[in-house]
Amino acid sequence: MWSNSEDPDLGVNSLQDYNLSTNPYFILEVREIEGGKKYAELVLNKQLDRESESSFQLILTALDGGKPAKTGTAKIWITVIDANDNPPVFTQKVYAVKLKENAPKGSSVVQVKATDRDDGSNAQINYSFSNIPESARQKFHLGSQDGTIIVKEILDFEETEGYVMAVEARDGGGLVAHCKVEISLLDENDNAPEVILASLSSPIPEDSAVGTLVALINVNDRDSGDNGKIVSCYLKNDQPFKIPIYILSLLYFLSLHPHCFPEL
Ligand SMILES: [Ca+2]
Ligand SMILES: [Ca+2]
Ligand SMILES: [Ca+2]
Ligand SMILES: [Ca+2]
Repeated sequence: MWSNSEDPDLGVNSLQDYNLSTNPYFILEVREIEGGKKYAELVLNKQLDRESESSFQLILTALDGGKPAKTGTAKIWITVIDANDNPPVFTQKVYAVKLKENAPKGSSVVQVKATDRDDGSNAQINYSFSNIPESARQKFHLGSQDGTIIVKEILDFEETEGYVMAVEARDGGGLVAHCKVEISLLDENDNAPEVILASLSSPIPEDSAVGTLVALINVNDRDSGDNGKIVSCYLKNDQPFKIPIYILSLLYFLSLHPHCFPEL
């Protein structure tokens, strides 16, 4: 930027100098052209940063050599245009969430968020999955504008206990950042125990000794923890049989018993 002031006086009373209001970014370089005319160039002297200062108001003063000196001033407004010099930054590197396995479709899982110090499209962020197993892509949807992850398909703890995926935030100028999302499913009691007759000795001779193994029953519950623990197994009607519990491998043996009552 250059400035040229006119002073119709001659000699010492003509234009002598330029001054610029004090500021950290701009300086004046005063040059002379043929005939002794002076002009000033406004020169950038330090890297600008719109994110810390986005506009300046400078005052340029021109002085003549008279006594007292006469001055003329001009205001210079400078607006700094944004450059995309900041990538998006996620508020967390890792988003770890726990989710009930029976969370209905459309449930919100987590909202990832990235900020960007730039302006306009340089700060406009689009979210997408950058690294995600196909199994997780089928189950979750990510809102490209708001970063919200929602349940897209019914989940099942018994099938998959958790998912890990990477989310990318990309600003309008193409700078990117990544974060990790870890979703752990919480087991719910959504499976009833299954009773399977593994083997049965039938018919049974009437003189079978007490304690003879009659049938092998397998009881299984697909849930975990207490939800999958078999707390009791019994015969509904009074029969001359009992079920002793062998905790190991949840196997139940039905054997002949001298007393006619069921046992836990
Ligand atoms: Ca940016
Ligand atoms: Ca910027
Ligand atoms: Ca389930
Ligand atoms: Ca379950």
